[in-house]
This record gives sequence, C-alpha cells and structure tokens, in this order.
Amino acid sequence: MIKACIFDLDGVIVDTAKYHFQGWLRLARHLEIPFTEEDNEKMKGISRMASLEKILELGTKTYSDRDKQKFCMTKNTWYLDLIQRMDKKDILPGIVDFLAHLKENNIKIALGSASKNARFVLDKVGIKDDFQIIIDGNDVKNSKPDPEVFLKGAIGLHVEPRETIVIEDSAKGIEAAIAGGFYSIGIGLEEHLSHASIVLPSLEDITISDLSNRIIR
Ligand code: B16
Ligand code: MG
Repeated sequence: MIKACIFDLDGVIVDTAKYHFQGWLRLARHLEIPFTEEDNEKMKGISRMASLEKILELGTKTYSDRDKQKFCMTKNTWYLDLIQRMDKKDILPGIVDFLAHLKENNIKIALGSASKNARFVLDKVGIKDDFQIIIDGNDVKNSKPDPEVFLKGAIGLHVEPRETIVIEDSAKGIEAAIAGGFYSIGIGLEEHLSHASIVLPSLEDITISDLSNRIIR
C-alpha cells in the first residue's frame, strides 16, 4: 500500500529546468563552450558542481577548483535573477490539486531535490508548507543517481521505500528512485524515462488509487 509521495522540484513542481538551462547556456557561451538542450537533458537532477563538470567536458580547457567555484556562483546569480519573479502561476499543471488530493487521502508528502535553492523556490510559489519534509541539495553528500535524497525523505516521513512513490522528471532521478527501492513516476517523455515504473506527461487529473493500480502489479 502506498503511504507517501516524494516529489522532485525542478521539472516536476515548477518549470525551473528552463531557467537552469538559460543560466548554464550563458555560462557556456562566456567560456566559449558549445552547449545544447540535448546536453542539458543529461544534467537534469544532478548537483550544481556536477553540472558544471559536464559542461567543461564539452570544452577543451581545464580550470582550477577556485575557478569552478566561481563559475558555479556566477551561474547561480544568473539563475536567481531569472527566478526572482516566480509565483503561484509557475506551479506546473495539476500539482496544486494533486497535493490537496494526497492530503485528503492521508498520503505523506516530501520533497527530494538536488537544488540548494529548493526552499527559496517553494517559498516563492507559496507551497512550502504542503511538504512535511524537505530534503534538498544542502542536506545530502551524494547527488542523484545516488538514492540518498529520497532515502532521507522516507526516513523523515517514517515510511519504507516500498510504500513510497518518487515523482521525477530526470533520468538520473529515476535511477536514484530505483536504487533506493522506490516506485517511480517519470514526468516527461518515455524516451528519456523508460526505466520509470510509469511515465506520464503531467500530474493533471491523476488520483493516488489510479497510480497505485498502475504501478503495483
Ligand atoms: P541548484 P531537482 C536539480 O533540481 C536540477 O534538476 C538541476 O538542473 C540543478 O543543477 C540541480 O537541481 C542543482 O540546483 O543549482 O539550484 O542547487 O530536479 O533535483 O529538483
Ligand atoms: Mg527535476
């Protein structure tokens, strides 16, 4: 029986993935490194520094740790500028109703995000209090595909992974859910998320009993 849902943030609750991409694209251009949306797809769900390392692999120069820290800070400043004006309208379709539906059905709710800006973003869009537990990039040592972020969420909610659904938009996040023994729902395209228990275009008009019936066979 499903007792809890752990949500990823970027790309599941809010469409911040496009702002992360814009921030990284600006940095890549500054460093004269070619960078496409397809490259960005592989960076979804991984930490800020791991994302930078992936971009630098596309170029030819090597940089000191100090430079890398500086690049991460610069990208984050640009990203924070882009998300400054976010509010309730930036919540992805179906999320507000689905959170209310989960609460009505006594399903516990946590956040499991790689982002160090997760609390800020949830606050901006006004739904921070809907989450009983928030685990983000500040709380983990190992980023997705390591399951640490979701396992900490499950511990915080006092549930087992086999009673919990992880909802993710990134291939790395689905890998993390599988590694932790969770059910997983991929939000997005089958071609990126085929390893998820099921893939959906969004959480619009979804009920927890529908989901349970489709994932528990
Ligand atoms: P920050 P999620 C992830 O969030 C993003 O998918 C990823 O693109 C980003 O690099 C990472 O957070 C770190 O974000 O720079 O804000 O700490 O999808 O796990 O909610
Ligand atoms: Mg995501």
